Amino acid sequence: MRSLVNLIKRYGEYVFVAIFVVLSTYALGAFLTAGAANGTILPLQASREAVEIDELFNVQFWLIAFFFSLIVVFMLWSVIFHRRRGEDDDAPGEDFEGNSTLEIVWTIIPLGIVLALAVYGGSVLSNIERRATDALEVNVIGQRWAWRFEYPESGAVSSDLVLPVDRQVLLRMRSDDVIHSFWVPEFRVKQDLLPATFGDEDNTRELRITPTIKGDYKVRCAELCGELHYAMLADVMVVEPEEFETWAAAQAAECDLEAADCGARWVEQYGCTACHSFDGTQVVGPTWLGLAGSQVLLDDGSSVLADEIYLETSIINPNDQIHEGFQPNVMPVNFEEQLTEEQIAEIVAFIQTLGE
Ligand code: HEC
Ligand SMILES: [Cu+2]
Repeated sequence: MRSLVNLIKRYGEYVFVAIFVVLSTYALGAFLTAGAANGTILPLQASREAVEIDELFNVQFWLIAFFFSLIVVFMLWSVIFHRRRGEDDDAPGEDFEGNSTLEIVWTIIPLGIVLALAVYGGSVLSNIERRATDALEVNVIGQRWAWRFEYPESGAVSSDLVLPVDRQVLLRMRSDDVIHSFWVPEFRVKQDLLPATFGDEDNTRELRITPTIKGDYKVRCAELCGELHYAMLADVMVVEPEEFETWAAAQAAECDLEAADCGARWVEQYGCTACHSFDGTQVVGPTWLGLAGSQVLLDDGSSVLADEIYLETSIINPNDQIHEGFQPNVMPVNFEEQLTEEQIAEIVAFIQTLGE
């Protein structure tokens, strides 16, 4: 009897500590994983890939909850119950030598955990890169500070990313200038866009996503890429397959509207609106309100009439004449390759409708 009481006295507090570690792990782990599932900690799970990735997160959440609890409970226990009391408060602590068993244990256990996580992570990666044979191909082009999406299947071009629900998309990405990064938090996966002209390698990068929940999301550039990086967004719409087909057909059709209306469409699709406004506000480039027909002051001190020729030249060779107060080498110089002559003429017609 005596010895049992002694035993409890001797080891009772360890049992206590163990119970606290378990309780705290459970509370924290449950809080984190529940938060991930109901969208308070992680964004909505809107793709097949997100489900796999979140399961991996959950395993890590439980591990984190356990080690956090282990450390914090032991620390509090030491601080509260085993602090030095009394007058020799400031006296140095007891010396002790290393403990080989302990060192071996705390090396082997984390090593095992890291290796297991590596294997599990590798299998999740290979799952989310699995190829579907009917994947919808979309070319993603990033350019300071706009996104362009080309659909080779239908010929559609858009500054919005419209996707059919429950079908895998294969995004083939490249940048026309600096490094950008494609990220839709609800889809979880992320991929850098590299300049296509960097060296002679093919720098196109691929990303596969299978959206599973209809709705509106946003692509956010996740690589600091200059002044308007924060505004480098694109709308993502996940819709029914039929709705997608109708949309793609409409985007691809030849423009049979009035020239200026077609121009308005190209201006959206090719991302001019990232830098030019129609309402007088100066963004990165000059506003188009009142531009056509006005006298434009150039940075060499001369001035020029903003007629058709000036507008057209400004689109094809932006660095030829620089509008006073604006920077050269900001506007992309490759619109001549991206746009047909007709499209350029239609854009000019559109800019003229905003003129004086
Ligand atoms: C990354 C920002 C950016 C984008 C995208 C951009 N531009 Fe510009 N643009 C500028 C800047 C900066 C200037 C002023 C410097 C200059 O004159 O080249 C400019 C000047 C112009 C001018 C001359 C305006 C004036 O007041 O002199 C025209 C016209 C023009 N851009 C048309 C376009 C069209 C059309 C597109 C889309 C097909 C486009 N820009 C896309 C930044 C941009
Ligand atoms: Cu960017």
